[in-house]
Amino acid sequence: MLTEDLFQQVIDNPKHRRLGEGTLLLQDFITAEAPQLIDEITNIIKVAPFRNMVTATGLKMSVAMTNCGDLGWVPDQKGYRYTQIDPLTGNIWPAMPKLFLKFACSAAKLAGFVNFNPNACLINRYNIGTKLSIHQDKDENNMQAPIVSCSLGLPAIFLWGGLTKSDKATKLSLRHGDVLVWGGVDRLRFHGVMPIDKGSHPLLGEQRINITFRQVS
Ligand code: MD3
Ligand code: FE
Repeated sequence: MLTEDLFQQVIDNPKHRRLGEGTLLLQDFITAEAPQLIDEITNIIKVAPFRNMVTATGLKMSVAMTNCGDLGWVPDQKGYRYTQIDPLTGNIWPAMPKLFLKFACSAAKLAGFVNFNPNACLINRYNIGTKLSIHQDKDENNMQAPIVSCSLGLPAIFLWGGLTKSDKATKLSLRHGDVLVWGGVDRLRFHGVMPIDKGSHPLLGEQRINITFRQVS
């Protein structure tokens, strides 16, 4: 498909919103296949369970995490890094499901990133009241590649900041089925997630799951 056609598709669809030069929100993009995606997550966490990681500063993260794909994001004594081995089990991370790759690549393409080839996939689980403090994703050595995030379950208010920590953040809703792609000039924006409000989702109950796809070399 021609790039112009891709842009036209984005402009024509009211559920596709360009938030910044390098950021595209695709509302409801994965809603229809959400049950299959959740089945895949259920299989992944049998092999690589969700865990509350402890950061270098000794703080236990309230967001529970796991990974799939060739590389997984883990904290270590010095900071954070991507590893082939899950430190909890000593095994390699579960394979990235084909369905995950399909959505990640088609979403990236719609945003104009044609060569996205994610090899790392971080899965975050938020219970009610869980938040993610404002941060930058800068542990990937390939800043050319975008990051694609998929939201499932309870809604979240995410904080979309600027390139310095003190820049005022815009609040935006991320709902079940939404996909967000950010790269280019927006790749290093600060961002976070507000505490999840009480509620229950028909497919996931009292939780929110976010999947982020990353390309790490
Ligand atoms: C980045 N996850 O895993 S993704 C993370 O919902 C992470 O679990 C959050 O941040 C989550 O590192 C947020 C969505 C997101 C939204 C907007 C951004 C990330 C962004 C804007 C700029 C950079
Ligand atoms: Fe992040």
